Amino acid sequence: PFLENVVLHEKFISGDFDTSFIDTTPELFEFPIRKDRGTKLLNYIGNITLNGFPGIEKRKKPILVQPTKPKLDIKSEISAGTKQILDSKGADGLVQWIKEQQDVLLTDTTFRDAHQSLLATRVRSQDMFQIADYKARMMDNFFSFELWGGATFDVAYRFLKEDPWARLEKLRQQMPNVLFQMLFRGANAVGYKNYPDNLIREFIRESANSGIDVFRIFDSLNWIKGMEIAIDEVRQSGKIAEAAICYTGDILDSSRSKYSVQYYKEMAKELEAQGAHILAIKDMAGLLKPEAAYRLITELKETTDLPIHLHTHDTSGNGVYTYAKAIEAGVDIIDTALGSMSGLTSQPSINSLYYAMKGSNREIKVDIDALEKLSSYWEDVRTYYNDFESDMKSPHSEIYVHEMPGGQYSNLQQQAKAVGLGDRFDEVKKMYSTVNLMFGDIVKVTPSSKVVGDMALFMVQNDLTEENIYTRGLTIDFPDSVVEFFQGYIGQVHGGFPQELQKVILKDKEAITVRPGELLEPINFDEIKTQLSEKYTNRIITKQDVLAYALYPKVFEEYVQATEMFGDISVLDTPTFLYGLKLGEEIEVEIEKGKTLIIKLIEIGEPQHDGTRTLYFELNGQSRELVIQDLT
Ligand code: 3PY
Ligand code: ZN
Repeated sequence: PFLENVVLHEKFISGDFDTSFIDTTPELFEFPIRKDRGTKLLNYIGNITLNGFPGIEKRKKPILVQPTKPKLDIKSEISAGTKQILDSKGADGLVQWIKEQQDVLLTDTTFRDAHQSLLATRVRSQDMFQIADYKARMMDNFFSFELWGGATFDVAYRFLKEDPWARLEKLRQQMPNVLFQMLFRGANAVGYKNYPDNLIREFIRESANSGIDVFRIFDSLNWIKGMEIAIDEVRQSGKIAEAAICYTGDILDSSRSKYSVQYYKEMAKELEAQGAHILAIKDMAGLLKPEAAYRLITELKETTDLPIHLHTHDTSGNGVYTYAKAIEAGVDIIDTALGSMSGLTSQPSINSLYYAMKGSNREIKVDIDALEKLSSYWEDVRTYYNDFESDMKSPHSEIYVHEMPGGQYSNLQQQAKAVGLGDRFDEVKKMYSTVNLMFGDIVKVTPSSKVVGDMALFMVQNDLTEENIYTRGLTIDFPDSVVEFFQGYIGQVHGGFPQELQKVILKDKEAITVRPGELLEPINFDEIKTQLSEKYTNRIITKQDVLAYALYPKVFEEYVQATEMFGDISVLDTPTFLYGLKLGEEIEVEIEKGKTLIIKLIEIGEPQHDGTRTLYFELNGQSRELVIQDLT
């Protein structure tokens, strides 16, 4: 391959080279990776067919409907949208434009929070790519599409074995007209702990380059210091810094004075001073009652000049009502999801809100027929992910008591099942609210919500009461996340840590009060790149790979190892990805533009003494046999 590279190099061909040619032309050493993509895919399909998808019960591939796509020419021209306003007028110009709008603006969360909250974040890129060309044309007057960040980044690598950067870049090509929005956890980036400042900055720069326009930045304890670096870097990248206040408690309940209107007003002023372009109210658990929304928006409008973007979850069933009151109070932008991906722990339905606001003086300006068609696509796709649905079937008003974020509910339920507490989930929820009060009534959102969840699970699992913690705590080893929280490693809590509990949990460990980022060693990106390049010689290690590794080394390496074994499995349709093939079933897989594989499962052989079976396929009409370990 080296000689091939030399003789095919344009400088070599044109004669424009000297004796330094080899030393100064590193690409000569980049050899094409010889990979038999067909065999790798068969290996994946065979494994899933035989052994089922990890983490879900093995069952026969269900009969799934082919999703109905809208009838629309996807080659037709795409109208300009908010993305073009940002590109031509810059961040301040866009903010000015928002302020001039009379109608409430809309964000669609279907590609991020909606599936994070309903389907444990499992929706794959493929299902988004299939509809993105339509979305760009049918939802072209939306303010933004939230489609990245939060848990989607790690889940893509961890469970879907696909590259979240590739998802972002392809969607950007398909939908060039509407702002792309991501959820960014401040100093925790898209992870569950604080990272060094240079990683936060580099991650934001790369995300901005790859297509993100609006960064919703929050801190899981509403600690503004945890948001400073991110806000600054987003501003420097020329993008929109949307700084969030996480809403907790109840401003209508005077007995819970810790999170009062005054508290939120002060936070809004501080975020404005930090350089926020937009103020987000992030009601991650859906606690903001309609009257509270009216009051909060009204008061914040008097406090700050920033446009206000409201985010809620519909867990209680009151979401549309909350939005109606927020709209009445003059909110600028709201987060909604397409009908079939809305409701319960997800966002309120845009389709329903459209009808709810009919006849008011702030009607919702959308093409409702288009939204119904897109919703219909997602209704079909959602059935693929049945195994990841939570058990919640109806609105839960108990949310106002346990205050669990929408995205956490289904995850915590899975975690509870995993440790054998599936039938004691009611106790876990109760304990969650007890733990919150023990911790001093804190803001609960990733990762602080995970700490509360871990402690609640730990207490139920070990049959511990609140009292036990104080009387026996010094002899108990608490979960790592809880210890680190009390050490101040995810930031400081409003009002300080409860001291007695802190002593019990930390024992002789020290707590910090500064920003963890000030203490963390900067990441050496070059070193990571070299190390990964030496280890994975078949892969050209990109900056995106290095960032992913810096965030989650193990998850990233397992992803790379999976791609070495199975190739790029993101090209498979979701039913095949989750259930493999039925006997005699034939599928077409487009592995790259214009290159399609036709795969058919012919026969599954009898089990052998060594626990393997032979699977007989046809690949583009040719027989292929694969020996696969039967783990069932
Ligand atoms: C996340 O951080 O992923 C969230 O969705 C928090 O609400
Ligand atoms: Zn949310």
